[in-house]
Amino acid sequence: MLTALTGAYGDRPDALTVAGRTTSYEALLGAARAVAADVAGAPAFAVTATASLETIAAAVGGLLAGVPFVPLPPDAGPAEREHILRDSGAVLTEVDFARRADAGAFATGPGPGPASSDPALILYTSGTTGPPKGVVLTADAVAADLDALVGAWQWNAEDTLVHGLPLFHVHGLVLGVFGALRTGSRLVHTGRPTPEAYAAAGGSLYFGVPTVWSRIAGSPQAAAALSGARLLVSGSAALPAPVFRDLERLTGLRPVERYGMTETLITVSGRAGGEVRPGTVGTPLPGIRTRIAAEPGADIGELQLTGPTLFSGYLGRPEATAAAFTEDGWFRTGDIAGVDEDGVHRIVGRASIDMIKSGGYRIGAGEIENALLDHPRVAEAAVVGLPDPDLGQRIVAFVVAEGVTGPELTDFVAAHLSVHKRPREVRFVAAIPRNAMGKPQKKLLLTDG
Ligand code: MCA
Ligand code: AMP
Repeated sequence: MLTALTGAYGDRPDALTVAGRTTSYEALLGAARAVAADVAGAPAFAVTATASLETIAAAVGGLLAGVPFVPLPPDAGPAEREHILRDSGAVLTEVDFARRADAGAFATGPGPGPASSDPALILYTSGTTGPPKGVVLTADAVAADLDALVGAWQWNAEDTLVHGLPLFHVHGLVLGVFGALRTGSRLVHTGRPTPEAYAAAGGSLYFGVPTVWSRIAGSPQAAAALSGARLLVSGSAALPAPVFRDLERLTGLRPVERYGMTETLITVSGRAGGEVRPGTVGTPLPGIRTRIAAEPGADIGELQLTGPTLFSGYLGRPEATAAAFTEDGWFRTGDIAGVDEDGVHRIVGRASIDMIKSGGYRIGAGEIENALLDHPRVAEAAVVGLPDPDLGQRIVAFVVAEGVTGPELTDFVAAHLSVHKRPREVRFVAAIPRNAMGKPQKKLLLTDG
């Protein structure tokens, strides 16, 4: 699957730069083989997925060994780490990038690799309630998705791909690392996705979540430095139209949006060289079929889809997997969408108020509420996503509590779950509004102020 590691593009001393460290394909292959030897035979293995060459060597090593890779969010607290390790059965592993096996051995190719229908990745992602679920993805699904994107974006070995996204989600890991290794494009991972780092990287192809693009648009000098690029791609959440227009004005490029999910990989995208309209995510990729499950008379409804890029299921949760599909086998995205006359899709919202997207991270309200309720001073909690100019949505927690401050509760969630799941705002209320059945009426909490 990782063509660059067969030597197909020759070696390059600067094939990958991650947070300022540069390495060649051959050195990556050597380090990945050492990982593969370490993890061989394990049911799955986990690595603290910092933005580093070590994480990339681990991900490649897993593919070589045929052992599913479980990237742990580096900002995860003990509760989240323990949940992921227990749920996946993964062996926690450390990677020493300097340790090499069979270095200098392009001739023998990257290694046997898994049967392509075996699980290659287990990525943890939030549902509306409960702890995150493991999404099982095969090498086949990943390869099918990357090949579709190669066509859509005219992605090639002459490209230098630049991004600074986390390596424990599809965007940064599958597109941002495996994509570079399948196409032979150079990869510059900036460590963090700051406007200054994107500007300094001199890429031809840039990936970002809308928060990253909005910060770049707010930094005209950095944006101008991207004007030599070929393609700017936005995804993981909706790109606001004003950000689209600012980017176009500052870079001369119309950013291409694409839509996906951890469970489906990227399924709908704009095309390089094609017409791009703000607020739209393009058309289905080859092999993907979509449909809108709309009420009679409505032209928007739940987006459902099928195709070769879909996951194999939620690890150990057959009921949740079954519930994610319609009776006739289409995946229910939970996103509300419409399709323009020319087949171009627009994502207009989420079916569930309990699924929050903040900075491109998917966060289930129930998970944050449970964490807050674990605090001895919190009697009740309701969590919503309120509109935010920087993050798209920001996590706001309404709590009934005494003897504790907002920052203390924010730190409590950051320490237990993940830093990126912390409420950005805590509002103390006398009671959570509830209906006659006792269910929180969160719509009443959605007004800002
Ligand atoms: C602040 N910090 C704290 C606290 N408050 N730490 C602990 N406790 C606290 N109470 C510190 C952190 O340690 C960190 O420090 C700093 O604040 C910034 O934290 P963070 O919240 O991460 O920064 P941000 O500026 O809000 O992040 C914006 C971001 C980030 C960089 C855009 O949201 C991001 O990387 N998003 C990408 C998400 C993504 O890749 N999603 C793809 C999902 P320090 O900086 O020192 O560490 S895949 C997907 O959606 C599908 C398939 C698709 O379509 O792509
Ligand atoms: P995740 O599983 O973290 O990958 O999040 C998937 C969700 O991100 C989708 O269900 C959408 O709600 C959202 N999403 C991804 N890409 C886009 C996009 N281009 N526009 C709007 N929403 C998006």
